[in-house]
Amino acid sequence: MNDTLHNDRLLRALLRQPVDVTPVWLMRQAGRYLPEYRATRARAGSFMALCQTPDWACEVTLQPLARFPLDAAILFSDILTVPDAMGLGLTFSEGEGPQFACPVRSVADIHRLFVPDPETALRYVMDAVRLIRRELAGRVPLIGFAGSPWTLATYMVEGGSSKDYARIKGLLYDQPGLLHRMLEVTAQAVTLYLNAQIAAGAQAIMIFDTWGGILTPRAYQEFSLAYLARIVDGLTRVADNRRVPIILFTKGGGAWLEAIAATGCDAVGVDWTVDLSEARRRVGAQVALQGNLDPAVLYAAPERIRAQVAQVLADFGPGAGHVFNLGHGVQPGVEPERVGALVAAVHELSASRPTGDGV
Ligand code: 1CP
Repeated sequence: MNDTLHNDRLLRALLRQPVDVTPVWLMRQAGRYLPEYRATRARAGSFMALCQTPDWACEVTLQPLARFPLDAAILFSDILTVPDAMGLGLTFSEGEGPQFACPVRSVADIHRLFVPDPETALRYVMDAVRLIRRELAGRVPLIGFAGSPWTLATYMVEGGSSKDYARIKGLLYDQPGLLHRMLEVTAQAVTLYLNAQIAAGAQAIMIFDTWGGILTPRAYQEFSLAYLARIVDGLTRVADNRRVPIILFTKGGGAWLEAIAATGCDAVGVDWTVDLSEARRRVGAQVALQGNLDPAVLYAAPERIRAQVAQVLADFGPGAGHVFNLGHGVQPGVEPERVGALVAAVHELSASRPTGDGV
């Protein structure tokens, strides 16, 4: 897949190379805040059907790009397709979030876990990646993604979303060796899965560690970061003669930015609880930074959104190595016009700024 990439701002910024304007994309840029997404989802019948039918996955991936001049597409899928392929039986019931029919609840369940072959059990994802690349025709790069082993394990053990993480934390403190075994298999599965996405055409990779922030510093290092580092080590870093940048995002991981940057990733995602200027001072010579507008700013009026965008750009300051994003995903209740205001503000306000190397 060697088509010309017409807009490579994202890839350049992730590698801390100069760009004309700051690239912007948004976590959950395709999703329920868009009426056209809700319409396609209704036609598909279920969220899983949407993910498992490459034509639909491609359609919803492209929907936000048809509205806004975003600088990247992100594969439409979910982090939980990997445990589904490991035999856990994933369903999404309307309004209730993800649920596993066979959660991991016993030693035997952990010993039964296996590494799925991405080109068979997850072939629908690879087919979607190939189709999206074809349809994008080099307009913007395509980001592939996966969940971190720790974040996947929270869902696999709890059986779905959780408020208190009682089961997974019980396992962590009672039987750490068993949890390590589970994380080990999951890390292998994620590595293979991401390398298959890269082979299919993903041009940058993001790993979502949504629940790393619920851990103690010591447990974060041992049960989440160690596996993130192992995945980074195992990923294909060059495809079609271009570096495939890796972004690591631990929500609530602001205290550990140095450790995350030291994994060898290219960029670190930061949530809105972190001051971007401080993040840059701490790790900006080593990695690019992605973030970090509070997603709730999108409930405000367009001129307020513009002011908050200006603040995030000012916090990062001049020079290369910033990808604009929210600190977490777009919320379902946001009006699409507000997202348009954000994207326009990022491009307009960053256009006049010096973007030369480094500093
Ligand atoms: O239509 C619907 O009702 C389903 C809502 C939805 C959507 C649009 C889910 C269920 N997943 C998705 C897509 C999705 N999930 C993407 C698509 C690409 C894009 O960003 O546009 C991505 C990257 C994800 C990743 C994902 N899924 C994460 C990590 C990122 C994050 O938001 O922290 C997590 C934790 C999930 C699990 C999940 N899937 C869906 C929901 C509602 C959840 C969260 C459940 C919870 O809060 O525990």
